[in-house]
Amino acid sequence: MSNTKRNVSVVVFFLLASVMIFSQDAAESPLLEMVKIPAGSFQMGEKKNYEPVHNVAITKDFFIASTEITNIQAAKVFNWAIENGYAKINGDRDYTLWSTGGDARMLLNMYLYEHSNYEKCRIFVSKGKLVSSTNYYGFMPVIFVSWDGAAAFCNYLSMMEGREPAYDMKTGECNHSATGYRLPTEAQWEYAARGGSRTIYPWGDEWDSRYANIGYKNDKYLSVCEVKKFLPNGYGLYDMIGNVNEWCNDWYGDYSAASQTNPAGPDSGTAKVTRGGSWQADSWSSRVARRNSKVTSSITENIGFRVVLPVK
Ligand SMILES: [Ca+2]
Ligand SMILES: [Ca+2]
Repeated sequence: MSNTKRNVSVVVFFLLASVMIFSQDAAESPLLEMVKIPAGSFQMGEKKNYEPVHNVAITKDFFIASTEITNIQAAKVFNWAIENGYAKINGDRDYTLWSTGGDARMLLNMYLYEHSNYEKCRIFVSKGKLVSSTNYYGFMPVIFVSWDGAAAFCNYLSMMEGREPAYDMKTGECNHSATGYRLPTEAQWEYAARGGSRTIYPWGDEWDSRYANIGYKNDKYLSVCEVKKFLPNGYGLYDMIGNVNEWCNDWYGDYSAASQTNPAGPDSGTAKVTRGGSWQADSWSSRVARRNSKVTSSITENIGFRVVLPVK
């Protein structure tokens, strides 16, 4: 092949590759990078620790964000909600973000930016808006966000993109047939986090510090870090293990041994599932099957979220 031909081929290849990458992301969301997870079955849980291990079938492909929702993404969506009257900032100095309407919930607590010395919300307030930029830890996952805040983010982003909101903001109930964003079910989360693996961690049975930001000097980050600083799993998802725990859609409940199809958790409960471990966890607590839970109003330094979207 002549040099000219080779150069043309290289250019065409990169053009095609760019178009493919661009359309994969842009087709689903202008704001988020979404990865399509193929339908399939897996063994959910872990023998002795998270029993009973049971067969779960996920019968539909779904999209999941490749990263935890970042401060920049959260600020953009919540600002849209403020502009459109769905959310408002309370306080002239100790700022919190609330949903509006008859049953307002606290979504995000920026107050903790000022008053927490070891971890910070890292979203500022200026002139009635949330501010997050590349200069101010914008690519770190949003924290100090309640389950209500994570669900509200899903609804606001759905409305921004003309999709049907999945959540009833008064009850928190999720309409699983809506076209909009929602939090992953616990089964979707574990299925996506495993990335096709059946091991204790998505990459194998032993801890490997290249894959996740956890605590206790297992890696070079002492607290939350920007997303995508560690290696992705088999599906190309980052930080499913570590960095921040992730809110799931399900109420926390006991597993049953029966095979399940597209499980969505108990109908009611007292706490929502969180998954994945965080920058504060040890490696044992960062196993892919590890379960945890918090009440919906919890706002902490180690819980964030990512979102899923149904495939049409
Ligand atoms: Ca760390
Ligand atoms: Ca995580």
